[in-house]
Amino acid sequence: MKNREVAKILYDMAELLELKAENRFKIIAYGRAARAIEGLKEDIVVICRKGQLESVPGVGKAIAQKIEEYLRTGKIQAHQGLLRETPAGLAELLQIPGLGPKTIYMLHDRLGIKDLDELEKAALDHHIRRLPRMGAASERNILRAIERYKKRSTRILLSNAEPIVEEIVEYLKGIEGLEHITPAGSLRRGKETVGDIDILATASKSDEVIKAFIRMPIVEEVLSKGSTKASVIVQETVQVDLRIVEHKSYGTVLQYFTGSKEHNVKLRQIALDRGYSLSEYSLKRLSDGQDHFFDWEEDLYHILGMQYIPPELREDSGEIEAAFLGRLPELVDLKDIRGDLHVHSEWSDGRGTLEALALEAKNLGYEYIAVSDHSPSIGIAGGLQGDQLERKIEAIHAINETIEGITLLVGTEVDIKADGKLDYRDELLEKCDVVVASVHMAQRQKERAITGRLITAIENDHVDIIGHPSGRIIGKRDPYDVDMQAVLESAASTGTAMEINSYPNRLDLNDVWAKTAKEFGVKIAINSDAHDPSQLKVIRYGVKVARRGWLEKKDVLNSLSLQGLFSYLKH
Ligand code: DGT
Ligand code: CA
Ligand code: CA
Ligand code: ZN
Repeated sequence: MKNREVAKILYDMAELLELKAENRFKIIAYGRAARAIEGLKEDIVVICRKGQLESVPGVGKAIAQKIEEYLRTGKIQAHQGLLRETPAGLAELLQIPGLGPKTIYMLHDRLGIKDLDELEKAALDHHIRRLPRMGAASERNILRAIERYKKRSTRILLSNAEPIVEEIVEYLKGIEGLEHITPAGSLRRGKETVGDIDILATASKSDEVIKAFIRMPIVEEVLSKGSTKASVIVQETVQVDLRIVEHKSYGTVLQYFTGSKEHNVKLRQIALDRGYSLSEYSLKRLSDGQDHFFDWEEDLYHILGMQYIPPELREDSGEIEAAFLGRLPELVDLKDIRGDLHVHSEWSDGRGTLEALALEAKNLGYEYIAVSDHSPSIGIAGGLQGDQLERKIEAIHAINETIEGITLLVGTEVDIKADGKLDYRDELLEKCDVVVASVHMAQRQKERAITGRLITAIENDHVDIIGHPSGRIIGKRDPYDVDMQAVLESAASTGTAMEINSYPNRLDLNDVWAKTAKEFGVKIAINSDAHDPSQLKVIRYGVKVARRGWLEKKDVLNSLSLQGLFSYLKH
């Protein structure tokens, strides 16, 4: 259903017209038509086909023609014209919370403000307080809103979004009248970063729940509030949208707001091909106009003739085609993880003792854990000299004698030096059960150098896993300039695993590369890289990446039993 899209473009036009201080009636007409279309139960495409656009409240001849043009060509010439005539910076000001088109027009008209920087400067120089209906407080509010807007354009890590959602869900569960509540959007799809948080709920008293939501102690600003939805800001920059939906539409609404948009677009097309119009409200059979409602998303996918698609796969990257063929992967799950092969102890830069790590791993139900401390060239991270490693090996053997129900493995995270050589002699690596090799220095090498360097490490008979293979840190550091295809080819031919490092700002390999690695036949180790026993739990984020990368249990090295692991490792 294109209703939302059509409404959005009409809203856009209303705002752009207002920025130009166009005729009031024209502006009002666009806004009214947009609202009416947004609230329609019927598909605008169907209404248009029947030639009944003008029966929609607020839609006159001129707007009907534009809607028809949009549905036919995907564009509206008049909209494009408005965009051309409006300075880009001015249109951006519409994104600033609290600044409406009318005010922006005045700022432009009186002070010549054309963009964000000029607005900020005018507020700092106290030019704004001299305008009608403005004052010192308006200047402060504008500056605060700009500050927030600048931060808001950054996405937050999934690991930061999850606790917020948990807190809100817990809070709202205590409100009378709330029935079901569930996160949707990119968070439910397990994306590494989240733009805003979407929550859906059903409730017998939606007003009460909305009221409670905007009054939660963590709420810093209320962006909008209606009878069934509201948006707020928490933790300075994080937007949370809550929607209360009808119980009978829960399945279709959850499907819609889980996204991704690309997945939804394709699914709707498929529904149309099969004679249905899919909306967040229902699945409508076009032949007789009959609405089908779903309590569960599963039923919706099944009626369209396909397997249920788990949220992590919904990116339009082949999942719909696979679901039709019944060939979706059986995704790896957190409970399939039998151990962790990359954690740091107090022997290098970690904070836990070997015993503490072993106990925490046992608590998680693991069979084994490899303590993989750094090698000497990582001086700042307390890398172990050869003799220290030998002593650590003895300490691990001693603990294994005394501890029950978990096996400590001798690991190392050996540094791959700038020339591709490893930071320990082969005789030392030989004594380790699990060797993770990673790049930490000279990360800016040219593609040929760094690719060759990784391949040299992969070809070493002792190297079992390449740690954080791309080196990226979300929001901070780009990946190495590495030819990942070549690396994966070499890993496949030598039986070397690639890591999904689960540290929330690494998640490296990422979902896309993890999927490619699987296609190359490369095994993946999902590791925590914990530097503290409490961090072993971050593995859940790595598992999400693995699921988004279509990985199954059999693709994951540390889903093997200890026995299986030993027979897989290189020696
Ligand atoms: P985010 O917030 O940027 O991390 O990504 P999402 O996927 O959470 O996106 P968001 O919050 O804008 O919208 C939530 C879901 O609502 C999205 O995944 C799919 C659905 N949705 C939003 N806008 C549209 C749209 O224009 N068309 C369609 N088909 N679906 C949409
Ligand atoms: Ca979202
Ligand atoms: Ca949203
Ligand atoms: Zn490392």
